Amino acid sequence: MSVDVLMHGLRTGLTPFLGLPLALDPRPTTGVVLGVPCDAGVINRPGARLGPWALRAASMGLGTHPMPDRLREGYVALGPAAADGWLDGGNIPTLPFSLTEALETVQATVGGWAMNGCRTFLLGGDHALTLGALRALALQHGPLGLLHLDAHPDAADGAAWGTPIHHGTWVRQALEEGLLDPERVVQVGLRAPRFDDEELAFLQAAGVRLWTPSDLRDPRLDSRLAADLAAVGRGPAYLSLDLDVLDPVLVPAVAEPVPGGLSVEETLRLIRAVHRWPEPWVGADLMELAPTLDGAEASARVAVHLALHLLAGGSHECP
Ligand SMILES: [Mn+2]
Repeated sequence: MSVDVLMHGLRTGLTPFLGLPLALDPRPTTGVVLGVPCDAGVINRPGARLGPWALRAASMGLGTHPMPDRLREGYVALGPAAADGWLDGGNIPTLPFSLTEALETVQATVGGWAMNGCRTFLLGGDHALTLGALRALALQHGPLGLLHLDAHPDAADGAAWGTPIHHGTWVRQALEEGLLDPERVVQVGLRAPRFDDEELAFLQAAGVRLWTPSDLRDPRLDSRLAADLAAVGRGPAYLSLDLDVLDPVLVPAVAEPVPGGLSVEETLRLIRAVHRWPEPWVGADLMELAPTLDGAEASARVAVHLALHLLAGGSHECP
């Protein structure tokens, strides 16, 4: 963040994500950050509609400004290159009343930027909205690889719930619509108690690779994990991060917290794997932050820390 960005923020009262330039209309550039202020897909504990504001506020002062080399060396390198050509595109104007309409608005907005050659990074919003981005990006790029970090597989059968879509069904829907290349779909962090046999059978039949936290920590599986993570990026790929993948002691402000989750370091290790993909991810998201369920904005701060590492690109390695 430069003094100009600081002054602009003070003057206007706006806090673009990481101090990025604000641009509401699609245009050719590297990538765009888009808020999705909707939580119409949440079953139990709403609040994710406020996520984009909390994430922008928590990112204030965490610029992507150049750091003196001596500081950057051997340190977490969140270099300026990270954000070169990245814009904050504001919020996608999703009304909170209709998930169907919200999905169409997300698809249209993400599609508008993607047609300009942009990569898109969503600040959720509940996880159902990811489906809108996948629809837009699969139209643009063909079936996508997916690295999905989540406590839940989000592959419930909507028919059993009496609705085509909620925040626990989007993976099944994306697979059924052919938006994903099932050979390149990996889910990490799964541990939800409601992960039923039918959901498991569906995912296994589709060929999705599933990782629990304890599998992740088993050193005998390290090479298999590396192979699975690399496979996702053998073509256009998407990273979807439900903040409930982290332990609720770290990130309590989510709709469906499940104990026994990942640490920040474990999550960053997965994010770093993305930077080894031969091509940059075409889309990513950070979903399910419900800031009013938090105590001290801790969850938003962890979330923004993860985003910085994701946007830092492949040119830097973290220690
Ligand atoms: Mn989820």
